[in-house]
Amino acid sequence: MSEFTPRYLADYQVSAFTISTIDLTFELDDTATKVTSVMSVKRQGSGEEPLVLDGEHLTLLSVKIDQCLLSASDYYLSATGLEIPVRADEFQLTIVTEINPQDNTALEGLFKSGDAFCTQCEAEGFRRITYYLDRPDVMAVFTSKVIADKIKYPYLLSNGNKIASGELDNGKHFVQWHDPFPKPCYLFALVAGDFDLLQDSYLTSENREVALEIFVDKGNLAKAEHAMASLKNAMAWDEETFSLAYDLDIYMIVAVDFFNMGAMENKGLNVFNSKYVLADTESATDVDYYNIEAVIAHEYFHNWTGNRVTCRDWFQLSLKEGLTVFRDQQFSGDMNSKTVSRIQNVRVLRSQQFAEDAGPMAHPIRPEKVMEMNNFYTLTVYEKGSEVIRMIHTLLGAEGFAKGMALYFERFDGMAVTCDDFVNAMADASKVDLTQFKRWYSQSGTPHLKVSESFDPEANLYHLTISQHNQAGELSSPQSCLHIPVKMELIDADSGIGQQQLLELTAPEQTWTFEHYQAKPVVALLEDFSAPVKVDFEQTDLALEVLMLAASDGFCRWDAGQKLLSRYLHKLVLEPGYALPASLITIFSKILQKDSDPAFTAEQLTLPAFGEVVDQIHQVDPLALVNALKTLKGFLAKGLQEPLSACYHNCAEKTALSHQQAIGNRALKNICLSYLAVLPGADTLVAAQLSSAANMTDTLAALNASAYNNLPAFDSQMSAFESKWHDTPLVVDKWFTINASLNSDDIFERLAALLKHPLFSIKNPNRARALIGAFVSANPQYFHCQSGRGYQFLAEQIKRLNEINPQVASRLITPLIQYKEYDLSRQQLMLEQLKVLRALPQLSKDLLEKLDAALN
Ligand code: B3K
Ligand code: ZN
Repeated sequence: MSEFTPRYLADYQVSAFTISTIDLTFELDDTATKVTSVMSVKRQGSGEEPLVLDGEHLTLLSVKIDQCLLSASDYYLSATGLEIPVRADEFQLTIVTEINPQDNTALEGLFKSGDAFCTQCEAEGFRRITYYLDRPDVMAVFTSKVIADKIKYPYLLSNGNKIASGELDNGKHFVQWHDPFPKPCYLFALVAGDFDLLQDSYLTSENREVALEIFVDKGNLAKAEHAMASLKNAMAWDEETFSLAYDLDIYMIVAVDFFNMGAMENKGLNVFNSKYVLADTESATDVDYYNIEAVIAHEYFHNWTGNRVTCRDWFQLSLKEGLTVFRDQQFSGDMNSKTVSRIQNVRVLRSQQFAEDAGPMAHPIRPEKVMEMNNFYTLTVYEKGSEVIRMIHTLLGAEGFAKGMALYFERFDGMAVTCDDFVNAMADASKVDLTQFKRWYSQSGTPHLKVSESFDPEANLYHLTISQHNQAGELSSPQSCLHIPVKMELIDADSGIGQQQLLELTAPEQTWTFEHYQAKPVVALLEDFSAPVKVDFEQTDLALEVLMLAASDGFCRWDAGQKLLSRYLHKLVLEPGYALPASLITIFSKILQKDSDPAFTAEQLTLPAFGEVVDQIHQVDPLALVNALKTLKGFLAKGLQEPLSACYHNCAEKTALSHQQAIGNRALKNICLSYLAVLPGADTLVAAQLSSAANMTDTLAALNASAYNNLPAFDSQMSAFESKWHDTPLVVDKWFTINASLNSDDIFERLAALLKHPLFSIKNPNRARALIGAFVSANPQYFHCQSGRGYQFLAEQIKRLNEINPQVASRLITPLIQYKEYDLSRQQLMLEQLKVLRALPQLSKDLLEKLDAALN
């Protein structure tokens, strides 16, 4: 089966043909949309190769070369494409296909989201619309005419500028769009529907007046304000930070409810999951607001990093994604608390990317072998990819990095290029040698740093030795050593004064010596998490406590606390009755009473996530870890009850705060609540917060506390919530999520009922993730229960999704393929389910690739 063969980076070849223009006409119909495509095609090079176009799930109606209509014997048609043995070097190709948007539950290509038509073409969805050279290095100028019923679809949208519109017979109308920027087909978009429209405008630094338009479901207009404000902030930020201004006269965003991922950066016409557009304080949490700002910015930033300069091939995906994630992270840091934003980035990396990098689907940020491209929109390509860009930023400095960006656009604007092209521009502009650094693009696995220190009191010398090791723990050979920036600070134990420095680790092992220390200093290592590595460094509890209070870098202050907490979680996993030291209470009460930014204090008080600790303990028994987390939480709650309660009430009474202060205040209040809720008598406190809550952040914090502690009022609280919100899809998702995370022995009966709930639909990716995904990630106690029922539940849902939406199925399978993280009995139970899935007939390419990686 040719469609299931992997592709290799090493096999890249320039396309035998180019397409310079494509003129599309869509006659929209739910089950039979007609697509006419007229292309100018030209042979590249001198060969006589046939023209091989990609196409899937299409009905071919006709093919014409120039004026000549081809007959079926003039071409070869298969399930994956259309091959035409053409002789001419330059010709016009006209292809007419028919597609069925209604039945397209995979949500790739042209599909229906509710009553609206919309598209998703990245990575290889355009081939589900028409036969084409579906690869990012084929860049054409697109003109698109959309025809549909005028009443049902008053808005007909596509990329670029509107060039014509008019009435047609039978109640139809049309709009024609032209995008002057040549682009790969993955950036094509079409939307048709009836929406409410939020309009605004932005004057760019180049004096271009840009119309900003956000299309949302009817009745949701007020909920688009935050997205609009975020868009304008992102536009201004990119002008200030990188001198990058927007380049068309219109920028449109459409929010839809059925979408496989967060959003898509189609040129001039972003399509968004409504989760990353719609918000008001009543229905969205502070985290939702933060994420909307980040995703709006991310897609906007793609206009330069992704659209103006795109990828030569899909193996280069991190060229646009790693860089754009880095840009959105910097933006979020500037718009919010830098330190808290950074902490969130690191949490994601440690709890999810490290596991991916240690699992069967581990790949370098530039993968070398791919079967299903959609499987490579990963935490590694995105988040680790961003860390790699951040390291370049650290090594070059902000100014050197900005120069590198400028050179990158000077060299490659309008082109499809490689990761090496990017790194070369950075190196050339800054004169920093990045030859060794490039290994980050081809090595998978999380590097380990082993750190040791010694102090010579006679000579007043402090020595710090760092060695680098690969995933397996072996010392890296000189040929495989990475170039690792290690930002650090030495804190003088007496004066508390710190000395900051950037160390560059390039060899298997290096030692640095620091002079004039009267006493052994305390080292704050990896400031701002300057490299995506794991660190083995046995610092004493006392040293960690010094760092928690005195390190200059906020990330290091937080990280020291996390290390301390992880240390005791490990002890509790090995020995559930382990007596936790009173010193933990002392240090955390100091943290609670320290006058820091409340949002930061909330982070310091947050326990390491289940996934972070799983990654630190070899073949952990997941239930031992669940219990360790419960024990530690209870211990801290009891020991800190008074200051936690004081802090809670203090936060609850604060008024007249700025928007940002109020967010921090809520974060602190709600982390206090999460501790206090484990103590006897919590019901009253949780119920009181629930009844007085004036926003979704406080409401959800109370409901989560109720679910985690299985409080008696849980069911009545949830049904009140459901009656209030059953008409608001994004809040219904939250309702399913809280239900799925309930700590109750009847959870499987509840899950079965939830799957049958009238508001549940497995065809809606948000809904599927809200129930199935949430059970898996937010309910470790039952997902990992000894009977294996949790794994079986997940496998059953994946089996259903395999046929409906392979992309969603493939994302949900992650915890099962990472079975090696757990103890041997869990491994057996997970393997059983993987084998059941592997035996399914009609297994999608997405699942097949992962199952084979996991089982071989
Ligand atoms: N580029 C898209 C992701 C497409 C995923 C295809 N399976 C969104 C983004 O990263 O901005
Ligand atoms: Zn992106």
